[in-house]
Amino acid sequence: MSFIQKFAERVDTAAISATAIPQITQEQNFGVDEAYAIQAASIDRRVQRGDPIVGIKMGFTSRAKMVQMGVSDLIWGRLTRSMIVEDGGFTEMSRYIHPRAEPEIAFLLRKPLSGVVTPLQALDAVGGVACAIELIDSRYENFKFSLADVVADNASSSGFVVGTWREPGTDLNNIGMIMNVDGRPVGYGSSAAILGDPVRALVSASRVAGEAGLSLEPGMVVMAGAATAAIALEAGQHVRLEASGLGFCEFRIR
Ligand code: 0L1
Ligand code: MG
Repeated sequence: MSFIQKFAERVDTAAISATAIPQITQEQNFGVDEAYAIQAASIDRRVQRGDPIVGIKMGFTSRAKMVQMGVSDLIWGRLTRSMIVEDGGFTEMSRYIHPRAEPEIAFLLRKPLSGVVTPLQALDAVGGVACAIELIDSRYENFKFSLADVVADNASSSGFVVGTWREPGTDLNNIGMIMNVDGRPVGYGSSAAILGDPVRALVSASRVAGEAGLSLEPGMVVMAGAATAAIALEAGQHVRLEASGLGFCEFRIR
């Protein structure tokens, strides 16, 4: 078995059993390209189990996230159907190791999107925009990893909630975002923190997907990245994101 397959199985098993593992780069040194190959192979295992890819997420798109995690590169991961948490619904703590929530903007594609595009071309492929919450849950002990580790681990992605889709006409470069836990505001941000404008994350998503040979198809979702640092979650909490002009989305963890 190649080391790509070996570590793909390792992160996949850690994810489905919600069991923390040591950083895989401590066992074998590898670069970011190999890390994306491990990510692709681990997600392929899910796809083989009947859990198809429904979109992609962009990560480290805000300075707050880069500072929080001590890295300086943008990364991406794949979203699969089993990661969807219904807006207004719940998710089980037993699915996660040490989950955190991030306020994001999501795009719903109405046309295929791939390769190098301008912001206008990217927006032309969009059928809807919504506020969204990403659940991240590093499979590594103590949420500690190198860039290659986190890329191999699907950029820590483990779930996502999307609010009501709206027409894409809204200007997205300064959406005020408030994260509330159990009715109390715990984080404030602006969509401007997402690369200056979340549409830039969409442009990057098109490029990285194209480079990886992944086609972003109509109906797929692109998560643009976080507007604030992530918030650690505990069982029993109610998490709600309010986003000016985009309404809200929410879920409970039980
Ligand atoms: O911005 C992101 O979604 C990055 C997630 C990967 C790093 C982390 O676990 O915080
Ligand atoms: Mg995120």
